[in-house]
Amino acid sequence: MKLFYNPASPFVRKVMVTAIECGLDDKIMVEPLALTPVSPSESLNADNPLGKIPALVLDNGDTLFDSRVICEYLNALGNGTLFPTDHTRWDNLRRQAMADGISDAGVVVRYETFVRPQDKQWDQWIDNQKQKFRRALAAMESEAAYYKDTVDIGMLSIAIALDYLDFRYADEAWREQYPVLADWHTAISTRDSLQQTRPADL
Ligand code: 99T
Repeated sequence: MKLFYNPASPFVRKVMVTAIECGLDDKIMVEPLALTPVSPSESLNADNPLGKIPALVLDNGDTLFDSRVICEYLNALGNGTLFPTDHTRWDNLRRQAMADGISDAGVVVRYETFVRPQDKQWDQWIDNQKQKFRRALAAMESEAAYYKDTVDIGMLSIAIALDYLDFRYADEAWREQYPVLADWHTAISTRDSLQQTRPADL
C-alpha cells in the first residue's frame, strides 16, 4: 500500500500510529509530500480529489481517505483493537472527533499564519480557531481522570493532537493549566507507536 505522507501532519500520524499498533507498518510505503492549500500535488489530486493527506492507495488501486476511514480500514485489516464495538464505541469515536477538531483548528491557524501573506491575515479568525482547541483542552481535562490505560483510536488521536499543539504552538503551555491531562499524556507517550512517529517538518 502507498501512503501520501508528511511527518508534520497529525492526520497522517494517526494512520502511521494505527499501522504500527496493528502490525501493518511494514506493508505501507510512504510517499512524502510538502503540501499546502496553495501548493497542491497533481499526483495526489489524481488519487484523492480533495487533495489532502493522508490518502492510502491500496494494492488493488483503490484509494482511501480521510484519516478516520483509513484508520478503521487498517484496524479491520490487522484485526486490531482500536475500534471496539461494545458500549465504549461512541465515546471512543467522539474523542477521535474532538482530537481531530483540535488538529483541524491547529492546521487552519498554521495555514493562516504561515502560508497566507501577512497583510491578508485575519486576527479574529485566528483567535476563534485557537478558542476551539482551548475549549477542547478544558473539556479533556474534565474527563482525563477516566482515560486511565485505555488504548483506542480516541486516546491515540488525543495524544497526537496534543503533540501537534506542542509542535506548532509550544507557547500554548497547556500542561500548566491542565495537569490531569498532562499526566495522562506523559504516560501514553511512552508507547512505541507514538515514540516512532514524532512530528517533524519535511
Ligand atoms: O488542505 C490542503 O490542501 C492540504 N492539507 C492537508 O492535506 C492536511 C495536512 S495536515 N490534511 C488534512 O487537513 C486532512 C484532514 C482530514 N479530515 C483527515 O484526514 O482526517 C498539515 C499539518 C502541518 O503542516 O502542520
